Amino acid sequence: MIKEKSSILYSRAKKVMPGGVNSPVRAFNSVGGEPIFIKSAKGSKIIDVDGNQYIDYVGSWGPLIFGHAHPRIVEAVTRQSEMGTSYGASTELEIELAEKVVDAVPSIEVVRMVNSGTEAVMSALRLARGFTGRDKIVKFEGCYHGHGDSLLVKAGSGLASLGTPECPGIVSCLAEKTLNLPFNDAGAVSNLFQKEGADIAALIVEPIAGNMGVIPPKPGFLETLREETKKAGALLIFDEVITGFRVSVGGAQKLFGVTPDITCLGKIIGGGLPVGAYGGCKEVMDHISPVGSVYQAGTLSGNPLAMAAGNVMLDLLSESNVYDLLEEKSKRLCSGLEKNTKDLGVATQFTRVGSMFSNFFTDQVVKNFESVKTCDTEFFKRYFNGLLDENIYIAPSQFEAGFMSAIHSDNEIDQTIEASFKALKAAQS
Ligand code: HOZ
Repeated sequence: MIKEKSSILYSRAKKVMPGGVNSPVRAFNSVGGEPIFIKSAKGSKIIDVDGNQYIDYVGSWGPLIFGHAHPRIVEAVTRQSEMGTSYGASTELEIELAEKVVDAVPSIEVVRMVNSGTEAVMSALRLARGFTGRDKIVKFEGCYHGHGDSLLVKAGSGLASLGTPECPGIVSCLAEKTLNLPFNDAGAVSNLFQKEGADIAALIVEPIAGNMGVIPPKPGFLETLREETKKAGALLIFDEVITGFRVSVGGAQKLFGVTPDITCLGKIIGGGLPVGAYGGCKEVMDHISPVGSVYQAGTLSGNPLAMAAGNVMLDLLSESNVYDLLEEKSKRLCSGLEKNTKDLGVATQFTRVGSMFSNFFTDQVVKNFESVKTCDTEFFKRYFNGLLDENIYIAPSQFEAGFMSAIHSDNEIDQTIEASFKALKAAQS
């Protein structure tokens, strides 16, 4: 496969951007080789600058539930851009999107739009601290909530991919306020809350972990989080930046029937444009400025392009029975991938909730960050590159999720299964 133009762009990029990228995992550091540079994308496929086409299971890290460049989203963004790209003032589009989010997500009565998942989480933490008058935050090892200072401690995603346990530059007195627990360990949560519950402002969790690969919550785990936070007067925050509108219209909270106090959203609600949001009940959200005194603002918050795209995305979701379709397609893919590993005797653990999935190259049952770290990352590296050679694009890290779209055809899925057999075989030798 020729990747000459990508290679030239990478050399150029490295001169003017740290590592040649604007987000570390894109540099392919953990899989070796050089990153591909994308020229365009349509439906289930991305095309690089050398003209290579790949079936894409990254989907811009989750938002593209209807594939790339859906005509109705393109049309909405084009129409809006002709009317202006940003006003820094209020629009009807924001109200429409907020109404749709409030309708869909059980915990949200009032929502504030921001520009990214990171911003949503940072703001939600400030709100929780402002609301409770407490400082401490509880999170789980391997859960990633963006790169805000309080949460970049034992985080998954890019840090896990690069093998970086901690991030320099975070003020130690802030990091000290972040308490880390093993994901899926309800006993550890109860113990901690017994000792420190009165000082805890919030517990934040990805209800389905998606940034150390996909790890579903054990039965009863989310319920324990709800009970312990309630008892302690702390807020429960669900980071549904990935799972919101991905695993059901109401997100993981609807799927599992556990309602948090604050929910963070992003990705899908912007239809692939930069967006984030955080919301909760009116009592809590009324602490946000200008009603309350917890300050948070932004010129591009609720920007009309993202709102236009997000509105169409949520309309598309409400018009179709897409979740059944996604389930069917994801099951087809993952069963095929699993059969390959069994046939070839490759130790692999498969996890999946709806259209988000992972295959971990380990013989250990995966339930938290410790178990995920037992993966054979060298094997993954060879597998990733084998797939890329077969024109299949998955996340360039063992510790990221795969995403199915409604637009992947059965034919493409079968092609992927076939390619995975070859890539596994090549990775074994
Ligand atoms: N680690 C991020 C996703 N979980 C990567 C995002 C990006 O590189 O675009």
